[in-house]
Amino acid sequence: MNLKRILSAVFGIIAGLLVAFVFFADLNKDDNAASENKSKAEKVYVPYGELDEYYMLASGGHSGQLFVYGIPSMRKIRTVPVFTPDPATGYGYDKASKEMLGDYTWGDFHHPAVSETEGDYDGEFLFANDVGNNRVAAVDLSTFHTVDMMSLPNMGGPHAGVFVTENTEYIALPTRFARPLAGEYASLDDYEKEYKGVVSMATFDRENKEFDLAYQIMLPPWSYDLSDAGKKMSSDWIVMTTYNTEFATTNLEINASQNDRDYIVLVNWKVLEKEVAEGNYNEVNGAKMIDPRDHKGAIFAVPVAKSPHGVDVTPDGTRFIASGKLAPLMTVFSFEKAFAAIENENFSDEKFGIPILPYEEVMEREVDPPGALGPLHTQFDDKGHAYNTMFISSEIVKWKIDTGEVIDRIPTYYSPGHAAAAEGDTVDPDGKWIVALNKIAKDNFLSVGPSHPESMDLIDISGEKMEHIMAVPVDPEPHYAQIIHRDKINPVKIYEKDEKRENAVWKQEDAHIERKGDEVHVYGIAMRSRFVFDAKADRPDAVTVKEGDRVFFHITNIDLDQDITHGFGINDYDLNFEVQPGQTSTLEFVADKAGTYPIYCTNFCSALHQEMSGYLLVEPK
Ligand code: K7E
Ligand code: CUA
Repeated sequence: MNLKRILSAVFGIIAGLLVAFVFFADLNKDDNAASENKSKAEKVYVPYGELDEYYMLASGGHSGQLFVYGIPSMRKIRTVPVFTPDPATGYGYDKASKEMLGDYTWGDFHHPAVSETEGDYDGEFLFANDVGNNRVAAVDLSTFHTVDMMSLPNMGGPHAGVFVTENTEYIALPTRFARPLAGEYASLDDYEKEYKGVVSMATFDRENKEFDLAYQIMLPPWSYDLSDAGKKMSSDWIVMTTYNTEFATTNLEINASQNDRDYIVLVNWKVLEKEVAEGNYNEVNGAKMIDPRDHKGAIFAVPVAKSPHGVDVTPDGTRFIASGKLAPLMTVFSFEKAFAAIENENFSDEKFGIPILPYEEVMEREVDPPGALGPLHTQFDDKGHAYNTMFISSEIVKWKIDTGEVIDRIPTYYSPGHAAAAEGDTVDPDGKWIVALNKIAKDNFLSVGPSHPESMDLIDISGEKMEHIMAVPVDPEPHYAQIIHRDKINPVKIYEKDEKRENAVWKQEDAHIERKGDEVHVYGIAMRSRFVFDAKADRPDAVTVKEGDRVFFHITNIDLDQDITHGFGINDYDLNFEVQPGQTSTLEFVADKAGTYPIYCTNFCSALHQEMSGYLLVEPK
């Protein structure tokens, strides 16, 4: 063997080993990735027969609906219609929900807030704001039905709510757009004088499931973003971020970003409550209106870095944190320092009768993680950390509230607006999960054409380092959500049988029809697998009316069994609604088309569901 052959053999062996090494290293990498994926998958796998630990109650943005998810599986469980009709369940078709919605056909639901007791979600009701049409709604979490809705006068989109005070004394809704009171005409040249930024303070009577507008606060024509109520030591207060303190009336993207500082407004609702009780307000379009110029000692402001987005109160209630949006930093303010400045009347300025507290003396620190851009909102865990969504740099930044030290950063896919942490708005967050609610998914999912879905990232925050677990597509828009432990929500299994309930019929043989002039009232029942409209008639499941009659179908579902929901559709009449077990609902319409129209159950309820039908006969005039 000559040297040349020896060398080439050695070279061959080395090359072979190298190839083998690279091959096995690669295999190893694949193995690691596979085992990492497996451990992530195990974290969110909910075996058949078990349930998710949390509910995520997510606003559906401009769909006007509420989406219910299970966490950690991220499975969507239900859509609850709130501000928008829902043909599938007949929401907006039956009389009660139709009257509640009025003539509105859409809403823009931004921020859900679960009712609270002592600063903790109590799981009884969920409140919703409609930026599109100036409404507030309540969803009863024992039935997941929308039970009340109130229109808010003098508002231009109650965007910066809803958030609730510690014991749901008030549901606060600051406006987004300044507008003349009652929306009357006023030239944009008179913006500063005629336009107002109104805050609504609503109350909710849990017993009667009813809103009331307690009072409104008339602020300067600033715009507000999602705000928060104080907790514990700060529980008498609400804090609100403002932007467009420039009073720009056109090209806001440039003109509303001129000032280096906007404001956070602090309102003592306890003081205002007393003043309203003493009659110290003006009546404006049916609302009790508070003017800051007449209420010294209740409304203050502190400057904040330009065009802030959200402001959030820490779980212990000692601080409020503003997110910079245009100034890429979070500013931590101290309630204690704010209270001291108020106490000592240490004001640096006054605007529209609102004393301005000196920034340097109320601010505790500015947190400015390098390269983190576009902070929008803050969530919290149980270990003194804050989590900020960064819209522009597409990430969540975890930092220590006490020191401002940045602990970890994790990318999101992409551009998160809000994030929701488990029990994250309470005095006692769980520190387990955070869900980034992203505005853009790019091409993370199968393409469905030019418009892509939005997305949500599930992130495990139980350790020191955050761990991205998965991304899921979502209908527009994953705006904001609250994540509440399943033990706090106690849905009923059926609507309780109530013999005294108006329009209800509980026995087949009691089903009957009453005619009053041109009104026809059908007091009927739905059960597996028939409708009974008139027990004494030859054909108990047929109703004959005259063309032009006003028809009322009062239908009670007498199947007192969980999940036996019946639908009620009238073929060719564009009408459908449902009755859940034990529920009575009314459908009201004018039979303005003569003819023969089959009625059928639209919700598959039994093996004889297909047979659950009848007829509406409309005799020609
Ligand atoms: Cu929820 Cu500006 Cu509507 Cu932030 S607010 S994303
Ligand atoms: Cu009742 Cu199908």
